[in-house]
Amino acid sequence: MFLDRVKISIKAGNGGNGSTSFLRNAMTAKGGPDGGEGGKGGDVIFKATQSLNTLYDFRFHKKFIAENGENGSKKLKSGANGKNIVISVPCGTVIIDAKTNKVIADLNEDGMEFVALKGGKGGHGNAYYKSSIKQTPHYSQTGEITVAHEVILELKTIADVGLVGFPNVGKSTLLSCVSNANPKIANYPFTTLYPNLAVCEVKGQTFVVADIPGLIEGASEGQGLGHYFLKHVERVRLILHLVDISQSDGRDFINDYKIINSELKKYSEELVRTPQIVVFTKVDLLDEKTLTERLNRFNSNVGESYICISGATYQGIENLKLLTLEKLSKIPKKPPLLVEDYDFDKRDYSSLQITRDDDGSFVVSGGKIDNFIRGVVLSDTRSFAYFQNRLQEMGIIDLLKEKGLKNGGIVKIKDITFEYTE
Ligand SMILES: Nc1nc2c(ncn2[C@@H]2O[C@H](COP(=O)(O)OP(=O)(O)OP(=O)(O)O)[C@@H](O)[C@H]2O)c(=O)[nH]1
Ligand SMILES: [Mg+2]
Repeated sequence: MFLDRVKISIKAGNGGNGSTSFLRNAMTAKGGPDGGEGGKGGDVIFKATQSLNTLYDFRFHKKFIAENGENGSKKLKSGANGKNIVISVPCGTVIIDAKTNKVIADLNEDGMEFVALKGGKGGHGNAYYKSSIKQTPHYSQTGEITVAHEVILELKTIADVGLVGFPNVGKSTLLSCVSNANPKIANYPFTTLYPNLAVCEVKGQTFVVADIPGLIEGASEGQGLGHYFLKHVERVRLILHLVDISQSDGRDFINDYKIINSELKKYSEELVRTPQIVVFTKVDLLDEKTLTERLNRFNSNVGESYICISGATYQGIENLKLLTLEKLSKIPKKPPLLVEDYDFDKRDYSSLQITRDDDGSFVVSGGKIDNFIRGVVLSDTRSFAYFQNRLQEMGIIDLLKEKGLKNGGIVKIKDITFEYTE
């Protein structure tokens, strides 16, 4: 089975919490704060590798979670950072944010890495907050909590040459003639159900050939298997357009040629601009006279140059390899997709809303609060005092007062509900 599109879920590790702790031992009854820092969460990293060529491994494994950072602890001990998770994908994998459908990375080279999600930051321990005016901070910061995201992995085969044509015209046969590949070959349409890649060597140089499942009329609209696989042709530099000139399946070969080109064009304007070599196959099945007649008809009807081959007698195969190499030397490699810097979490750190609940309490919400609340561990009355001071500094108390908050009023901020006292 060949799998070239999957949806998976990824999540970076949470940051570890900072610790609130004070040095206590026989010598120091009242030591200073010694709560250590929380560790950073692990990143989610994708890595392209040549050793994979389908997304098959993702069939059952769809959740990837990097390790959380450890919490800080006493004696200024920082929590360990969470381990990154490295997800190996085949070269040519495009990563798409499932929510926005935006391409966020194009891993088109072996070894290429992409950090899709950064681990959450660790929280500060209370030792971090010690200052000349605050000798004994009783608060620490929680680690950053990360969220899971869904991404689509889409494999776009990276080959130099794509073999394109109707089913049964001899594409897989040609692949087996020019490489060590052993694709399934049979005298019925749609023998090839997924692209086969193989390396062809000519004069000490190599290029990669992709044998694509057969296309039929309407392929660009989803007929047959074509639509599904045309994306694998998108990135080839050269198309070998195979046409069965023996007409062994009873179709007119010139018509075949035109239909395939029109399907390529319908799929994308760029595909039709990809250079082609027209390859007439199965010439061994025709006598001299019929072959000449058909070639003449092609010349006057279409007028493109072509090459004749036979997978049965190997006629023309060597010439085709040389011509392919020569053409490729003049066509630059396709650049990776242009991907802008992408941020999954366009986090909102500034919005702030104050609303009233039915019971008259004041509810404070918004991105500014989410970020702030992260920095607060309400462990005792002293940390609560810090919390109120910060609300004051951020101007939130003033805003609440503008909205009518009075002494004794109830304020709700996330999970915290408290009575306001002046
Ligand atoms: N006589 C002759 N038969 C050929 C030639 N090339 C292919 N065939 C035969 O044509 C049939 C189809 O060949 P394949 O290579 O499987 O064709 P394909 O284009 O890969 O077909 P799909 O994968 O179904 O799209 C097989 O029976 C081959 O043996 C050729 O040059 N001469
Ligand atoms: Mg085939």
